[in-house]
Amino acid sequence: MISRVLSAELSEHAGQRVTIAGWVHRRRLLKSVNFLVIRDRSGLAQVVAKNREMPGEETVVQVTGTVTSNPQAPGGFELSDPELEVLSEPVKAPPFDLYRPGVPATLPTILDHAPVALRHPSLRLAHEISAASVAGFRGALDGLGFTEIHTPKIVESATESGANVFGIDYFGRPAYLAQSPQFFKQQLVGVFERVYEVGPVFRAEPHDTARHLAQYTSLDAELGFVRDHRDVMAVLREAVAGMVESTRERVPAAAGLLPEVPREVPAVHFSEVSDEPDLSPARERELSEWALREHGTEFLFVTGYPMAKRPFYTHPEPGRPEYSNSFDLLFRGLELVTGGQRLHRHEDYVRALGGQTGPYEGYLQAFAYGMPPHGGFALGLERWAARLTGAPNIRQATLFPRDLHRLSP
Ligand code: AMO
Repeated sequence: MISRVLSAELSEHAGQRVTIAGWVHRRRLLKSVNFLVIRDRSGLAQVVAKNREMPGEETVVQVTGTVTSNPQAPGGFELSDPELEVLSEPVKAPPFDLYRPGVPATLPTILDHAPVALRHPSLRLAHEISAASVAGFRGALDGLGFTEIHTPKIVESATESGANVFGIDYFGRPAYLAQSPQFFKQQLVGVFERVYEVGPVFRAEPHDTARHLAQYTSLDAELGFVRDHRDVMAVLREAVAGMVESTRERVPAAAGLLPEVPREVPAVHFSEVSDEPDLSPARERELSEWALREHGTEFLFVTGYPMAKRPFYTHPEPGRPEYSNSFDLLFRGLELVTGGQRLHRHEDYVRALGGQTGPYEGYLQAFAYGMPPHGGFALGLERWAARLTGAPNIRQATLFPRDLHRLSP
């Protein structure tokens, strides 16, 4: 490693000669003095020099200098008397000024230039939140006795609705990109009882919306020996609280963006809030506003969705079989999580599939050999990060979004 200190550590080295390394975030040439602001993974550091020869923005440099107090510098210290070594020179100027506090570019420009645009400190935030949230998700579920799993993304049959699945050629046989780890996480309840997975899922979304991607990161969990979907909702509450706490600890810049997770998240039954077969995005927003007004929280469970709109593995509601033991978690006006209790008896699956068990033989083995009552959920990571940062479009919380039109970068 290049031996260096980070920009955030300068204050610990007052008066010493130290080396920092990073990108030239901003170059300011004044009459008598020049400034460089250097950006590294920890933040920004100012370098002050008399020398006129100063490298331009995004040049990668290593600077050795004396740590000197300057209340106007980021962090209150700067490097003076610098010796500067260029590690790599850019061949192009960035598509917009990375040092301006706001981002003076449209979303398509940002996405087309993602490798450099993401260097803007404000555009990194959503991804720092995602990383911290995943750590919190893992920590919360590890603490509850879950085992992390890694399941195939190339599969034999559609796991959700058959409509939005990507087909691929698998050594001459038809196969699909997994729409969710649904079948595997259920099968593995038969092995580990409690499992979770963080991984990519693929949806051939034919429409352009601000909340759908063709590939997104799904935070999945599944657990056995539940009484019904309410036990799953309680675990989800713990997972979300863990995500918030981890983000609070690891991403100071996100502090003002984080919600309170109530001990008991309010829940309404689908039959109380809709006469339609499903909730429209507008209705989800209204319900979120209602929860904030009535319960003072940004989270709301909607339970009992009609069976007709849920996948075949969904457990019906005892006594009202047109409804299901399923739920969505709404957060700040948007569906963030789907989950529920699943069927667990082999004969119930055979019936739910209308006897057409052919493509599901692998999956159905788990039920043939005995499975406990179980359930689980999946949370869309990009939706979460977009809601937290207030990004109106999910692509703003996605590193390299894949959608109807975008396959590069
Ligand atoms: P579902 O299909 O509702 O459920 O997906 C779960 C969560 O994933 C997110 N999500 C998406 N995010 C971005 N782009 C998309 N195209 C997209 N589609 C869904 C949402 C959604 O709430 N197997 C079930 C989960 C379960 O029951 O355990 C499933 O995949 O945040």
